[in-house]
Amino acid sequence: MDETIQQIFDGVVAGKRNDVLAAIHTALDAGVPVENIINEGMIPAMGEVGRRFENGDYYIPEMLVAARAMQAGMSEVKPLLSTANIKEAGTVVVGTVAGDLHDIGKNLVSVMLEGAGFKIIDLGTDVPAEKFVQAVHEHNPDIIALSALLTTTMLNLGRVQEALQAANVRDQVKLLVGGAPVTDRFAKEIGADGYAPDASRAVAVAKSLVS
Ligand code: B1M
Repeated sequence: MDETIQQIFDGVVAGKRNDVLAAIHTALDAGVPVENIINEGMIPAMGEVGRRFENGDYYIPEMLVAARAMQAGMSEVKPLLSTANIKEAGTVVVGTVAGDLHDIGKNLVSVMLEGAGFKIIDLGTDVPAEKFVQAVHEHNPDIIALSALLTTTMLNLGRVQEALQAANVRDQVKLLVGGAPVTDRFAKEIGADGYAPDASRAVAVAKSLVS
């Protein structure tokens, strides 16, 4: 692994926000592509944090500081991912489903979609199904993009689809789902229109859903 990428990885794992920011600047100055910084440094670092949590080496506070360091890093690279003057591709309402507070993956998907020209309306985390229905009435989006990180909350992806159907707005919008425990098969079972395993593929699927 490139030395600066290693420093970014180590900084996120240790939750050292300033180290992460410094290493990102060094990497960018050295010409390391922003995609490598995210895909080889930051995302694998959160995987390592998860492993440490599973092993009992990390507890919630360590996960939280790592998440904050990751978010700080994401804010730093976000402007580099947003492409100016790109034709608007459509409107996407994004959110993490009810009961779920994880937002790093959702934010990453949002940044990448924004960079690809989509207008993003972010409802945040722990979003009840009814709020997505309300957002369809308010914003008339092309896509609702849902994230779920827990095996318990992934069931709420299906509840959003049911709520959209019950409100007779399901055919007005495409439903895109993702998150670590979600699979293509599960997405099909709950009647979603699209599934993506990561943020860059979410962009490709979103584009195909609006084309
Ligand atoms: Co949590 N947590 N957490 N956590 N946490 C996991 C998810 C876990 C796998 C850790 C573990 O045990 N190994 C585990 C879930 C187990 C399970 O359900 N099977 C877990 C647990 C158990 C919990 C709590 C229950 C812990 C507790 O309280 N006992 C609790 C639940 C709180 C709640 O939500 N109600 C909890 C809390 C937290 C923190 C708040 C401390 C913190 C979140 C902070 C935040 O998000 N602001 C946290 C963190 C940081 C993690 C891990 C370590 C990292 C998650 C992350 O940000 N990954 C995570 C372990 C892991 O993932 N290995 C873990 C990086 C991110 C880029 O990846 O979000 O997967 P991810 O997004 C990916 C893809 O999934 C995809 O694209 C992204 C990559 O490009 N994707 C989409 C995501 N959404 C998409 C949507 C799309 C398409 C693709 O279309 C719309």
